[in-house]
Amino acid sequence: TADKETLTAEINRLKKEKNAVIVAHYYQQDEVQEIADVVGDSFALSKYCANNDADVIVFCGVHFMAESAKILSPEKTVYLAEARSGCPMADMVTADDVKRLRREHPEAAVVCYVNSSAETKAECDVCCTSSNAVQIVRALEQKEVLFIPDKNLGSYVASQVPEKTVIPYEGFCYTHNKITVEEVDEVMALHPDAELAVHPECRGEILDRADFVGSTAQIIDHCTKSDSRTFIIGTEMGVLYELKKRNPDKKFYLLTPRFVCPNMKHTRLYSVYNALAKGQYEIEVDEDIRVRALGSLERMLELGN
Ligand code: CIZ
Ligand code: SF4
Repeated sequence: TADKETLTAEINRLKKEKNAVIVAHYYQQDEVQEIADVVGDSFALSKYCANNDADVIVFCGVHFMAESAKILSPEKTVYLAEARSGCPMADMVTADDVKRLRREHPEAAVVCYVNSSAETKAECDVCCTSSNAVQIVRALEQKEVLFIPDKNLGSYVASQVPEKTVIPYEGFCYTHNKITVEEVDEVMALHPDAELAVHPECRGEILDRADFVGSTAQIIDHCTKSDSRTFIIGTEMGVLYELKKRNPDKKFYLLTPRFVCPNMKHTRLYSVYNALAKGQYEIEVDEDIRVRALGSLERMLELGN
């Protein structure tokens, strides 16, 4: 529509004027992924932000992701395109929870999924993503590992690293956690030749049925390289945009139409325009917290990739 064209033109004009880049998570709306300079998972986006010379970042994703970008790029102005976009899972654990856990398990390492606030990251030993969680936990010297906040990713890591005592916290993602085995069996019966690729934020009984378990980037990479023609995708629907773009000849079915993260869907094209035009919503991280949270992210890079 003309509206979309006008908005797109205005966004591109403001982007140049302010030397800004627009980064979008794989779970964003198609119209946002379309306008973005880069689309990726949260950590790839943070690294992209740190490694270019833009002055302004417009982050289309949820709060903790924009915060990670700010942690890695303190000299840049970082806007989260929609202020309402939080991640409920990240809010399920606080810095005080981590301090309490440490008192209860003084010998344990605390590993924190990137889906967490800067304050929480600051209290942990090391961060991980869903791509490298197994690798990070395996590389730790401690035998006991507290994994926060996601119980499903934590349990998956525990199953992959049996030589360690991994204690998952009780957080979860509403979107990934609610998928049932019945839904999986129904869709698999409809597409018996399809490969099932799921995200480790799903429950263990779902992962048990999968042909492939991995992060968004790993699912996209796997389906792109695989010889299979048909896939059932077990993560948020936004990844279908990149999957179809890279694989126009393959067929992708969403495991369930309920795979929608409402927090991710607040951001629209006009949000991106408003972010640039009005300078909203700026992300700030207290310098002491930033430096300690950065330590947890840097430790992740030392131990994994
Ligand atoms: O870290 C991310 O981007 C998230 C939330 C998921 C993933 O698997 O990449
Ligand atoms: Fe958070 Fe789940 Fe949405 Fe990811 S999909 S941002 S974990 S609520």
